[in-house]
Amino acid sequence: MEQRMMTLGEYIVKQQAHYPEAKGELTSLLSSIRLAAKVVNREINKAGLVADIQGGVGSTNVQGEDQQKLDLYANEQFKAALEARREVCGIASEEEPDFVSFNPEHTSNSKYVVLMDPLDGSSNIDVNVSVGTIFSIYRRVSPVGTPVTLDDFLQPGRKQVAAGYIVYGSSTMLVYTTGQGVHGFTYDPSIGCFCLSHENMRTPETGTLYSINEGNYIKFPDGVKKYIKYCQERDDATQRPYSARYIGSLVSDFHRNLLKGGIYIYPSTASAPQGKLRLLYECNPIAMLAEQAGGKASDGFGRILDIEPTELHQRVPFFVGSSAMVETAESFMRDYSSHEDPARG
Ligand code: AHM
Ligand code: MG
Repeated sequence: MEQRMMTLGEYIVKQQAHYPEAKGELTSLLSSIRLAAKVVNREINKAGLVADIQGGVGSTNVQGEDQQKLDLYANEQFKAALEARREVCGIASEEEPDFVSFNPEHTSNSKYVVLMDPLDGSSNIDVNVSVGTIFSIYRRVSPVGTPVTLDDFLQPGRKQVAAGYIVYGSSTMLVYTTGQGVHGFTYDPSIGCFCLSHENMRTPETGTLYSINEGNYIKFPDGVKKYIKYCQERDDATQRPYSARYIGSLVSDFHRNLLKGGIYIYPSTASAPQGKLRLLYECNPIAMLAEQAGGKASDGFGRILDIEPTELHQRVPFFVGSSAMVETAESFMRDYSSHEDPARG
C-alpha cells in the first residue's frame, strides 16, 4: 500500500511536540506563510496566461529597482496573511520603504517580527524562470504590546528563530529551518498541500558547481577573480574545473547548490561596493539555512550571521554554499583583497 505523505502542517505540529512549553505561535506563523505561498504560487503559475500580471508597474522600490506587478502582489499576500493570524507584530520587506507595524491592539501578545523578500528574482518571471520567496523570523526585542521599533528588525542573523524560502520552480517547494535542521516540502497541487519530501537536508562538504554573474568579472575584487580562475583550472583531486551554473535567481541557485554541492557568490563590485543582495531579506535567512545544512555563509571575510545590521535595506557581499568551497573562496579574499576596499582588491 502506498505510504501517505506527511504534510507541512502535520510536520510542524510533530516538531512542536518536542517543546511542551511552546504555545503554537510559531506554528501558526508558519501556517500563514504556507497559505500565502499557495496563493502566490497559483498566481505565478498563470503568469504566462494572464498578461496583466506580468511585467513592471512603472515604479521603483526604495532601492531604485523596478517593481514587478507580482513583486507587489506577493508582498501584499504575505503581509496580509501574516497580519491576519496576529502572531506577528510587524514586518519589513524588500518592497516596503520602511518597516510596517501591525496594529498593537490586534497583536498585544505577539512576539515575532518577519523580514522578507516576497518575490526574489522577479525579473525572471516573464521568461518562465524560477523565482522565490525568502523569509526570516526574529523575536522582537521591544516590549510585547507596544508598537514595533527599528531595533526589532536590526538584529544579527544569528538571532533568527526561523528562516526559509519557497522556490517556485519545476515544482514548488518550501524549505525551512527553526534551528533543528533543514526540511523541504514539495507542493502537490492535486491535494493543495506541501508534503515532506526532503527531511534533514545536508549539503555536501564540497562540490563542483560555482554560481556567479561572470559578466561582471572586470568589476570584481582580485580575490574573486583569482577564485574564479581557480575554479576553472584543471585538478583531478578536487574535480576541477568546476561547472558554472547561474540562474540569476538566488533561491534557485542556492537550492540547487544546497542539494548538489557548490558555491554561490554575489561579491562587491567596483560600481556596488556592498554587492547587490540585502543582508536582512536575502543573506541572513539563506545563511541560517546554509549553516543548518552543514554549509557556510560569508561576506568574504567573516560569518554573515555575525554582522550587526545598521539599516533595513543594507547590502552585503555574499559567499554561500558548501563549507570547503566557501573557506577556499575566503582564503583568496584574504590573500588578494582588502576588507576596507573590497571592490578594488
Ligand atoms: P531582486 O531581489 O531584485 O530580485 O534581486 C536579487 C536577485 C537574486 O535573486 C539574483 O541572484 C541576483 O539578483 C541576480 O543579479 P544579477 O542579475 O546582477 O546577476
Ligand atoms: Mg531579492
